[in-house]
Amino acid sequence: MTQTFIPRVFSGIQPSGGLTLGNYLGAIKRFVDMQENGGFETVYCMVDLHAITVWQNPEDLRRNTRELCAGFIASGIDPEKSILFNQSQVPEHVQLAWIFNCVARMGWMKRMTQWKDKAGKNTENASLGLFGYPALMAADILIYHATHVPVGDDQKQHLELTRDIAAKFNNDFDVDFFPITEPVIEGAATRVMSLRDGSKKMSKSDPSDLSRLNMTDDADALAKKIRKAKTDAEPLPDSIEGLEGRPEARNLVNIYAALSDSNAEAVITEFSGHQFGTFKPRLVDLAIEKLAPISNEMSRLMQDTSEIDKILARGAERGRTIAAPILAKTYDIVGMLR
Ligand code: AQP
Repeated sequence: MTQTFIPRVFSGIQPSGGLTLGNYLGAIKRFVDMQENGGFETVYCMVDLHAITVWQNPEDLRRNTRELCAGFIASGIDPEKSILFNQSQVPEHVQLAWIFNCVARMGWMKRMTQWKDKAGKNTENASLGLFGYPALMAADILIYHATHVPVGDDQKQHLELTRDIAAKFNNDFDVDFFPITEPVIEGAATRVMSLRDGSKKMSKSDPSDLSRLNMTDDADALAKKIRKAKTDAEPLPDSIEGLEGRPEARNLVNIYAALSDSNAEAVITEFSGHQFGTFKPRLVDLAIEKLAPISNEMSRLMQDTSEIDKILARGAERGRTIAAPILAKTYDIVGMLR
């Protein structure tokens, strides 16, 4: 008999630095939409266990986890409507990840572009955790039997692997137990690029702070970074096709579109023929209008970290009520005596 699954969303963000505009537009903004509009149960997580696959200073990790929680809430995630917690407080993630380490194949992992990018040339010196990252990510999702996962474009390959792991588990044990999760990669900014190099993703861990807009940047910093953002000498084109070969221009148009809840076509129509000298100040105003309230609310929330810790503990408790029975059933299927 085919199992039916409750429509449930899971997604996570690493507390591996400050929240960027890429995380906000590619992920959190979508999380809020799905919390409000999709008819889903929503589960959102600060994936601290993923963050430590590369070195994190413990004090920074604690601060970044709390700040990320503040970022979720300030952006519109309601900890009553959604389950909101940090990954290490729900040990079932790691317990299921071990099972998935035994399901996933080395060859699958070696093909992951994130592994290749982050491990670089020196794979011998990368952590085993970084190599196994996608199996833990599959466990994060499947420990909740999540049916939908909103992510940025860079996570597409990991979600395909999650589907492969679920399918192989179901097939190996002749069950219909794990859902084949749907990725949700939507919106005008599924891949926000660096402000300094339109061929590179905007990232928390980019050494150049000028490459990204941080969700904690004040109005002056936002204005400075947008003013300094790399562009070319041409005016904005009169069609989307005219952005071909102009990655930096395309990126700023996409950011404008996503921040204004519009699309790239509409932005091109509005600014066709204008120079960046006109477009950038408009983007600055829009960024300040949309991001300053979030940043202000984040600093307000960060003044009471004990309240944040309470929210995370309560979220973890709620998460475990879903995760624990799914882990127990997985152990039964695999043949573990309990
Ligand atoms: N530039 C981006 N554009 C659109 N979406 C993005 N995401 C990240 N960067 C962009 C989405 O944010 C979610 C959380 O990502 P993550 O923190 O788990 O890991 P990441 O993708 O590796 O993000 P960073 O900022 O690049 O972190 P570091 O520098 O630590 O590796 C995901 O849904 C991701 O798609």
